[in-house]
Amino acid sequence: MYKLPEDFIFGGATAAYQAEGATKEGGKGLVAWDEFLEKQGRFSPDPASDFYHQYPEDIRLCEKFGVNGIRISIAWTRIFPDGTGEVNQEGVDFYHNLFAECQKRNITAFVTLHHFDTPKTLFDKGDFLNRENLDAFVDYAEFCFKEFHEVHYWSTFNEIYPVATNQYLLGTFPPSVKSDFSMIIQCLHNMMVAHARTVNLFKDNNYPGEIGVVHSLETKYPATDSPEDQHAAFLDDALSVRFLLDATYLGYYSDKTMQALEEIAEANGATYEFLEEDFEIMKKASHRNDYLGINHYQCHFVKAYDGETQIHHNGTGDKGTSVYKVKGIGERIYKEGLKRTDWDWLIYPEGMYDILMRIKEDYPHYNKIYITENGMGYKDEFEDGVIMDEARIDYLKVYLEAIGKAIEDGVNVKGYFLWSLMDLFSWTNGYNKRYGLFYVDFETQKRYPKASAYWYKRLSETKTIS
Ligand code: BGP
Repeated sequence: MYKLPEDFIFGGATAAYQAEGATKEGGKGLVAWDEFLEKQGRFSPDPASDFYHQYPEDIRLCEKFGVNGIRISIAWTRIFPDGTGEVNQEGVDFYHNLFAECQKRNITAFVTLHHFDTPKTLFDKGDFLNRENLDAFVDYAEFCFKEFHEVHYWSTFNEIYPVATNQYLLGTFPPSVKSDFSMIIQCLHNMMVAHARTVNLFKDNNYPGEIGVVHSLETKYPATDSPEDQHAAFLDDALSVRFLLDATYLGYYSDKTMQALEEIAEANGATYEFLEEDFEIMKKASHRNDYLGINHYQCHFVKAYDGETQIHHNGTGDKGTSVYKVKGIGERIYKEGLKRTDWDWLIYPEGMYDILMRIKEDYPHYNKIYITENGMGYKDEFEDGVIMDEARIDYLKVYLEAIGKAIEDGVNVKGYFLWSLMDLFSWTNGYNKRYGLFYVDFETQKRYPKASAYWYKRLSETKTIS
């Protein structure tokens, strides 16, 4: 039985575009998703969980259920509707009001500056592939640091690897490009430069509070002990995990990372440009991160693969439909005997323990870690206002145990943000993949605590995982 530290944060996570709704209210500018989803016609980001209007109720529920931290993101286009230039005061006021509500109820806000929602004006000019947009991001960050004194914890980006691969490998995010490794590598690097520039700005100006970045870190294991499978897992890991951790904590890419990168680039005919000055910036920032945010849901078993890229994204919850074979990297397989969700996400908490231990060993100056997302997407059954989500509780228990074990083994984990606080809109899955502690009836916007919310409340009170 594991006991978590007294000062541990038991948080709930959200993101602006997935929770707020009100995409056309309050002077908000457009993001690429607006047009993309409308064209796709599968589901709408409005009203989502209507957090834009319901936030006082959600923050009240946090207090009532022992959720003492909330992860939110600021929608860049509520502040700068065109990405740069004129400020939209209504958007600024909205976030001041939201933070005031958090303060009133003693809920610590962890604020992400960018969670998949680049302003459309900048997105159309190449998003983070265009270096001018890095300037725009840093300016937006600076505005937020100067304006929102209520915020103590800042994260620059949410999940740089999924941004790059969902936009330019799978094509599930706008602009829906498939298998362009030049774009993938350049996007990863440029976003890490933007992160480093923002950290340097924050520290050079002594803004109060702490700053970090949120990475999606999914552990990769070889499917078998064969050297070919081991190499495939090494390549998959190098691009999705090691590249970002090197950039964050070393400020350069280690020889091992570069070796893998070159192999992947060559197989896919990719070119990229890393400037000397980028590394100066990244090096300066590499010892200035106050914390690392880790999003971790699943892990991958990888086997060697020789063919062309073939991907099918399971965005419907039809178990067994996902296919992931990438040229020059490998194939992710379903490992016999392991449980997985309806969306084919493998439940393997050892992956959480292993990534935490690895960070402690490979990047010993990581300072501290927050698990900024972990949770289970599930087709919840709603019966007369009661939601018995035992499968989710089982999932949370084993993952929190893995965190407890890592803490016992010396990893400095200071908090956990369950994805998600309330049910919300999922980018590529819509509304039937629910994650929340609170069930949302999207018609009425009424919230209903699930069994997991009562379980989480007890956990937050006792700090004991049982
Ligand atoms: C992370 C994102 C979140 C959220 C979560 C669950 O990658 O940061 O925004 O969506 O994954 O993913 P999904 O909604 O695809 O199930």
